[in-house]
Amino acid sequence: MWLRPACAVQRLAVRTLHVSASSTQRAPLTLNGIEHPTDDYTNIPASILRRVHPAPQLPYLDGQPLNLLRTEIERILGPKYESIRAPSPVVSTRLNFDELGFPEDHPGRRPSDTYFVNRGTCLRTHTSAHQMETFRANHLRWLLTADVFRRDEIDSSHYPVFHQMEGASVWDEAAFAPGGSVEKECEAMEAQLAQAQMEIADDVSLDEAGGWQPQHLAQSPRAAELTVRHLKATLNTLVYGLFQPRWAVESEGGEPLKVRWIPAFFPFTSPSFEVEVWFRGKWLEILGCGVVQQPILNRAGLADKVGWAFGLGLERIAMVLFSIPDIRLFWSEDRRFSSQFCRPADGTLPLMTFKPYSKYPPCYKDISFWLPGSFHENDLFETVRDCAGDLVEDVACIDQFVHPKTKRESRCYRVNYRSMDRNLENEHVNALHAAVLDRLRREFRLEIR
Ligand code: FA5
Ligand code: MG
Repeated sequence: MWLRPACAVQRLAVRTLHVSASSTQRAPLTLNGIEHPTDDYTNIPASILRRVHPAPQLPYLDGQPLNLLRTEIERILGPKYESIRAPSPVVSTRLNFDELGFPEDHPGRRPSDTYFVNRGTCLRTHTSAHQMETFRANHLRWLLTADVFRRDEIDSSHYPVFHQMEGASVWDEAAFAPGGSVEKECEAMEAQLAQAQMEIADDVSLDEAGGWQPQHLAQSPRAAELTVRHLKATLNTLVYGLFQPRWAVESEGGEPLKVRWIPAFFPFTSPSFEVEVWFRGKWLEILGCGVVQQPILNRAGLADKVGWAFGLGLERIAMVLFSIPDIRLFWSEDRRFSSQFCRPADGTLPLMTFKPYSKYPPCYKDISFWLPGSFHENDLFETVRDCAGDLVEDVACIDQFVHPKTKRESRCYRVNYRSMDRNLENEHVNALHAAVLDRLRREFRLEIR
C-alpha cells in the first residue's frame, strides 16, 4: 500500500468518486454498538460492514489456516513476545495515519484507498494503527493480530479484508550495553542461523533504506545499530522457521532457502526494509519493517527506549505454505475447507497441502464504458464486489483506447464470476451483472457502451 509506484501516477491524476448513495444520506452508522456520524468521506458498502466486528476473527477460529499460521509465528518467536488481540477495526485517522507520520497528501489517506466511517474515523488499513496505544500501555515486546481493510483490486490474491500481524520490540539503554541482553540475543540467533540452510541476500545501503534517524545518530547510534541487527536476526529466524520445512520438501533438500532484504519506505520507521522469500519461482513479499521512528516512542511515553517493528500479511504466507489458490477460500464456510485445517495434537504446524474440492466453471462478463471526468478503478471493483460478493473471482482491465477525434477514453473490464463451492446458473450471473451495470450508471454516471 505504501509503495506502489506503478499506480502512483494514475492515483495522483484522478479525483475520486467516493460519494455514493450511502454517503449522501448522511445517516449515522452504528458499528459494534457505537453510533458514528457520517459525512462526505463515508464510503463503506454493505459488503464491508458485514465484515466489521463482531464478525468472527479468522486467525482465532478452529479449522482456519490463519489460526495455524498465527500460532506458529507466536511459537517461533517465543513467549518473550506478548500476544495481543486487536480491538475493533474502527480507528481514528489520528491513530491510523497522523501519529505514524503520514503526510497530509499521502495516497493511503484517500477515500479511493481507505474505508472511511467519516473524515476522522476509518477502518484500520494496517495493524500499525495500534502501535501508539500499545506502546503507551507499556507493552515492550508484542505481537498483535488483526483484520485490516483496504480498497483494492480484485483477483485471487487481493481481498478488501485481510489479516496482518504487527510485531515490536523496544529496549532501554542498559539492554544495548556491550554484553547486554540485546547483543546476547543477537549472538544466539546468529549462531543458529549460521547452521541454517539459508542464503540471505542483505546488501541494502542504509541511505536507500532511509538512513539513521537524527536523534539516534546524536544520542544512541549503538542502540540503533543493534536494533537493526536484532531485527534482521529475528526476522531471518522467523522466515526460516516458517518456510524451511515446506521448502525442504519442495526443493527435495537440494538448495538452501533464499531470503532477500530490500530497502523500503514507511513514514513510521527508519531505516525501513522489506523481506522477500524465493518460493515457487518468484520473490514473495512477506513483510515490512524498520527501526521505530523515535518521536512515536517519545509521544507514547517511552522516550528512554529504542526498538524495531514489523508488519506481515498472514493470507499471503498461508496461501503459499498450504497451497491455497484463492484468497476468498479463507472466508468459506464450507466444511470441505475447514476440515483440512484442524490443529494437530502436538501443536506443531503440519506440512499440509490444501486439496481443492473442485473448480467450477468461470463465467465472464465485460463492462465497456466511456470514462467520466473523474474515475477510480477501485470504485468499479467495489461496486462489483458489493453486488456479487464472493462470487466474483477477479476483475481485469482488458482494453483501453482513446477516441482519435473526441479524445474520450474507453475502457473495458472483464469480470470473472465463479463460485468456489457450486455451479452458477447463467440467469443468476446475468442478474448480478445487470445490477452491477445499473449501479455504475446511477452512482458513477458511467456511460456503458
Ligand atoms: C504495512 O502495512 C506496514 N504497516 C508494515 C510495517 C509495520 C512496516 C511496522 C514497518 C513497521 P504493507 O502495506 O507493505 O505495509 O503491508 C505489509 C504486508 O501485508 C505486506 O508485506 C504483505 O505481506 C501484506 N499485504 C499488503 N497488502 C496486501 C493485500 N492487498 N492482500 C494481502 N496481503 C497484503
Ligand atoms: Mg508493501
